[in-house]
Amino acid sequence: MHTRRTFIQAGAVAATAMAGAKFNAPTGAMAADADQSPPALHPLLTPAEQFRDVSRGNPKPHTLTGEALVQARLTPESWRLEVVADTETNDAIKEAATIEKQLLLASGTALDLPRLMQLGETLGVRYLKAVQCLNIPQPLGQGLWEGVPLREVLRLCGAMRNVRRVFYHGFHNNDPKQLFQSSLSYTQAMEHAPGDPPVFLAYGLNGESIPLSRGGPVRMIVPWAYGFKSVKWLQQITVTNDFRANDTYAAQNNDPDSPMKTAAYIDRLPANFSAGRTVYITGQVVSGYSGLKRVEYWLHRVEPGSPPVVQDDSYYRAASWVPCELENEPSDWNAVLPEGASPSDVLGFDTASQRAKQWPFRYGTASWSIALRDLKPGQYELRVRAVDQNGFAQPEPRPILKAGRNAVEMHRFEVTANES
Ligand SMILES: Nc1nc2c(c(=O)[nH]1)N[C@H]1C(S)=C(S)[C@@H](COP(=O)(O)O)O[C@H]1N2
Ligand SMILES: [Mo]
Repeated sequence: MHTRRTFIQAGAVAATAMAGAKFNAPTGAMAADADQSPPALHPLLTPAEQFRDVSRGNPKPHTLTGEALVQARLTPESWRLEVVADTETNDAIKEAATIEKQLLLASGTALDLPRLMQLGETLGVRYLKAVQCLNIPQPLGQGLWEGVPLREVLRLCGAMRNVRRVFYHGFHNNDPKQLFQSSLSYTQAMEHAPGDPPVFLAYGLNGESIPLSRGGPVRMIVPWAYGFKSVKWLQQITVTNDFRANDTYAAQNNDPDSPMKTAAYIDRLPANFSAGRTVYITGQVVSGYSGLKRVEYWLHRVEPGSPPVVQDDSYYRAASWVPCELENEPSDWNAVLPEGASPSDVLGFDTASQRAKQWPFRYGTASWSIALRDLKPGQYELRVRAVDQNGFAQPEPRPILKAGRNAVEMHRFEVTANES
């Protein structure tokens, strides 16, 4: 598997001299700080095992082995997906959903992996997507996901009537309390705006099969959504005439229909720097539903021990924000993408130029950086925020955290005088 060489494409004179560097820093400053290389940026493709793991379940499905794994239908050979109709009627569902052909374990018609991958040969899609938990700021990782649109799997079931929503869940140890379910409207499952990626059933990650730890053999990938819609260890899809979202996450006070937000996040940083050295600040930015225009920062001196500046007070509103350096789009995507995947096979690329139609990719993440020079000793407060394609600065326009973590992050640090 490829790991990306973190070189810079523009302003490369200084950067090429430093392995792992991706900053457009002036050559002179670099020479003066020869012992101080800027930190390496986040890889564009997170190796499958390096995603931050927030899995639930007891035991976690990916700790199963041997026969238990086969019984759980979590090996490539034993994996099966059922597609069924919800037969319930009640006050809200006057007529139950019907489908012509259910895909059932009992009748031997459940979908298996070879058949799904066969569909993928002609209908397969690939998309670079960051997985981000609605309740955790930093993305958990980013991968090149590969699979078959949900639409194509639902088409295997023939004619449907009275279907307004689709919900689905993964393996949960035969314990109803561990059910993790998500849902989509029928329209979201079947249609997408031109240029947008569809919802798909993924069996590939970074050019390899999806490991058990990342939800393999097959997980749902909902490109525009936070992680909770991308159900791992997928086992059953139900079509229903119930129009209401019945996501497990909604029961935990989360907005179940909120798309990923455009937002910048600061990497973990030391609280102290010594004067005379370049202070490098790095982080990640997610380009959400509303796209990304730029990442910018506001740095100001504060009195030691003073309380943080209050967001939206007059001082905050008068702040002057300075653009951060955004990671460049790679000059050679073939060196970034896994073996066998070229930009022409990945959604979101312009086929003629082989460049991203939007950089960073929507629902993807890229790194940003700041190099601060000549800081005088003292206490500083730093904030970083993203501005979306509509010109809204984070956390606008919807600063409700249960719709996604997009609070503006702040880091306080001290620059101390050199002892020498
Ligand atoms: N089956 C199942 N799928 C699941 C979950 C779960 O608990 N069970 N958690 C979801 C949530 S809340 C998130 S944020 C993502 C995390 O994906 P990752 O483990 O690949 O990073 O998985 C989603 N899929
Ligand atoms: Mo999550």
